[in-house]
Formats: sequence, C-alpha cells, structure tokens
Amino acid sequence: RQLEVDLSNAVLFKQFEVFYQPQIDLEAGTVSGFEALARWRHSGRGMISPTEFIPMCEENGLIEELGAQILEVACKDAMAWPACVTVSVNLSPVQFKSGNLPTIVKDVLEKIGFPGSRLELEITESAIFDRSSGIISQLSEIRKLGIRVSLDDFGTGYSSLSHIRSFPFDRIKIDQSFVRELGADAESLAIVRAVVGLCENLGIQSTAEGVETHKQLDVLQHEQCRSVQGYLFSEPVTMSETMKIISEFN
Ligand code: G
Ligand code: G
Ligand code: MN
Ligand code: NA
Repeated sequence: RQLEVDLSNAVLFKQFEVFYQPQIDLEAGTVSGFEALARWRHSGRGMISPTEFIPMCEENGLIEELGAQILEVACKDAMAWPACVTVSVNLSPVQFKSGNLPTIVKDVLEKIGFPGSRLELEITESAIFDRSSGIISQLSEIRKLGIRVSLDDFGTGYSSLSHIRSFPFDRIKIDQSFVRELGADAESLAIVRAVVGLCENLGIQSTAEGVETHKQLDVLQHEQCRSVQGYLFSEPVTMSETMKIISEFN
C-alpha cells in the first residue's frame, strides 16, 4: 500500500512532528511539564493520527526507530524550557521487544545533553501485561538514569493492581474516560477518588487526563488531585506555542 511506503519514507527522512500538551500543577498554578504527542503531516492526506501510524510502525518494525526520533525531538525541544519543566514521552510496548530501549534512551540523552531527571516515559498497562519482553528489568535500567516512569491510561484495558506492585511507577495517569463522567456518574467519582488516594498512599504522583470542563476541574480539586491535563487548559500545541504557555502560566 502506498501509505506504508510513505510511512517508511517519513521515518527514513525524519518527517514527524511533535506537539505538546501542558500538564498543570494545580497547587502551584504552573505548568509542570508537557506530554509529547507525535504527528505525521502527509502530503496528500493531511495530518495523520498516531492512532493510525503508530500501529503501522509496530507492525512493520519501524517503531524502534520512530520512537527514538520522537524522543530526540522532544528532549531537544524541552532544552528550551525552564529547567523545572519536564517532558513526557509515550512508549509503545513493542519498543521493549529488542531489549535495547535502555541503551537507546541513554544514547539520546547523552547526544543531546538532556538530564534524565527532566524526562518522563509513559507506558500503558498492556505493556506490562506482556511479561515475555523483560519490560520490568528494562524499566529499572531506565529509572536508574533518573528518568521517571508513569503508568498511562490507568483503569482501562487489562487493569490490575498487581501492575503497581510489579514496578515502582512514579506516576499514575487516570484515564480520561473516568474524568469525562465526573459530576455525571457516581462510579467514576469513586474510582478517581480511590486512585488519587492510592497514589497518595504509595507516595507517587497522579495526573487526571482529559479535563475539559470547569465542573470536572472543581471535582478534581475537591478530590485533592494535584496534576491535570486536558483541553480546558490547552490542546496539544506546537513547540513555539509552548513558550507562550510557559510565559503565561509560570
Ligand atoms: O493526541 P493524540 O491523538 O496524539 O494521541 C493518540 C494516541 O497516540 C494516544 O494514545 C497517544 O498516547 C498515542 N501517541 C501519541 N504520540 C505517541 C508517540 O510518540 N508514541 C507512542 N507510542 N504513542 C503515541
Ligand atoms: O493515550 P494518551 O493518554 O497518551 O493520549 C492522550 C490523548 O488524549 C491524545 O490523543 C490527546 O490529544 C488527547 N487529549 C488530551 N486532552 C484531551 C481532552 O481534554 N479531551 C479529549 N477528548 N482528548 C484529549
Ligand atoms: Mn500518554
Ligand atoms: Na493516557
């Protein structure tokens, strides 16, 4: 298929863009970091979503290279932000397959001179579910570089509290499906409350994703949720727009 060929070329010529969505620290009233979200601007078809091209790269073996490119762009961009502002990069479970991820990440940081302490990597629960990939030992290697690791989309898919016990995550990201129903159904509120409390007891951070309304924000603040992300604050934006957001908030 033509799209597959175009995708291979886009990886070869490093044609991916990275957008950034701010993560707001409600207590400090500042932007604590940005989540990097990959974009592919296709000459004929316009902007193609990562939900389309990431799975394609997972299948055609290009995800390791694409992942390294995105990581490099994100860390380079983040160098321009104040030192207190972190960058979070999403990882595909397939990036753990070769066993080279810790080395790849270390090389990128060294090449750019970016401190591991300013980088956060996000993995979903489906990644840990695949025990054959040696993911826990690779995550431990990564964490030794000072990089924080967060559990993304928490509460969806193959959710199990044993995942939290199998690795010392630094943050849990509460899936937007729970945030969406805040103020509408009691179950979502109970779940958000439980996860915020769980994180507090574990001594780790929690971030609520997909905050779109003031109502949702009010509920989250009432639940002592400290970190939020969502369209209410900002959609994912270009690098140049991050600088404006930082100067507005911080
Ligand atoms: O904003 P958005 O449409 O970008 O993201 C759609 C999905 O694609 C999300 O699940 C997000 O985690 C994923 N995604 C976005 N960028 C990346 C990336 O660089 N790597 C991986 N593995 N997933 C990404
Ligand atoms: O899977 P992950 O959480 O990494 O991906 C985040 C996805 O959610 C991206 O596609 C991002 O663009 C999207 N997103 C971010 N904020 C909001 C929001 O407030 N509402 C909705 N519907 N999507 C959001
Ligand atoms: Mn994410
Ligand atoms: Na998420």
